[in-house]
Amino acid sequence: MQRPAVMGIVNVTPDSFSDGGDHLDPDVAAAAVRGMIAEGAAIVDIGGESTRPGSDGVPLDEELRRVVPVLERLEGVPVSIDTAKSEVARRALELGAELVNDVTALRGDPELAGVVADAGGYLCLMHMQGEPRTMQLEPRYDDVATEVAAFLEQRLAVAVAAGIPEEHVCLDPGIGFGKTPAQNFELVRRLDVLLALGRPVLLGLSRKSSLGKLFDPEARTGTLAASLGAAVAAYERGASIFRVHDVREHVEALAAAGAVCGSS
Ligand code: HH2
Repeated sequence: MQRPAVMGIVNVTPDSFSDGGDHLDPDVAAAAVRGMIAEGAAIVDIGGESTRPGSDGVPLDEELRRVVPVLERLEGVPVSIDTAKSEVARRALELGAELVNDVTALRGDPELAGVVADAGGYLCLMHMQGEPRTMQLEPRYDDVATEVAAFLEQRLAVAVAAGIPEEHVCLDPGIGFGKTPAQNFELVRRLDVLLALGRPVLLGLSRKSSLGKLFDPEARTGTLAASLGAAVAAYERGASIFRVHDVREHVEALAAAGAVCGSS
C-alpha cells in the first residue's frame, strides 16, 4: 500500500459547508494552514469559492481578494489552490502553490491547463455531474464507477495534451458532486476501477453529508468519526491522498491503518 498523504482544507469563504466563515481573516487562515502542516498534513488546500450543493460562483476579483493575502503569508509552505479560474491559479502558482485542485477537471476555464503546464505545477482532476447549483437534484448513472473512470481518463488525456505531465496529475471521483450517498459509497468500494488508470486517487470524504445521512436523513455534514472510518476504508481500497478538515485525527487514523495493513 502507498503511504497515505493528508491534504488539509482551509476555505477562505463565508459559506463553505463545514468551515465557512472560520478563516476570513488572512492571518487566521495562514495560521490554520501552518497548524495543519505541523499536525502532519503533506499539503493544505486553500479555496476562495464554495462548491457546496446549491452554491453560486464568486467573481474573479473577490476570489483573488480572499486567497492572495493568505498565499502571500505562506512562502515555503506546501499549499494547493482549489480553483477553476486560470487567473487565480496563475497568481497562486506564482506565490508558491504546488498543485491546482480543479473541481471542473479543466472544463471551467480554457486557459487553466496552459497555466498549470507553464508553471510545471501539479493538478487534481475531479469528477462532477452537473454543476454545484443543481448537481444534487437528480444524479443519474448506469454504472457510476465506470462512468466516472471514463470521464477522468478523458480529462487526463486533455491535461496531457495541454503539456501537463501525466505524473503531475491525480484523480478524484468527486464525492458528493452529483452523486447520491449510495453512489458515493459505491465509488469508494469500487476504487479499483479508478486506480486502473494508473494515477494516485485523491478522496474528499471529510464531513460530507453522505456520512451524516447514515445516521440522520436530514444531515448536512458528517461527523469526524464517520469521516475517519470512511477514510480508512478508502485507504484499504487504494486511495492515497485524503482531503480533510481534521488533520491530526486523519494522520493518526491512517498511520494506524498503515501499520496494520503494512504501508510502504
Ligand atoms: N470537495 C469540496 C471542495 N473541493 N476538491 C476535491 N478535489 N475533492 C473534493 O471532494 C472536494 C474538493 C467540498 O468541500 P469543502 O471545500 O469543505 O466545502 P466548500 O466547497 O463548501 O467550500
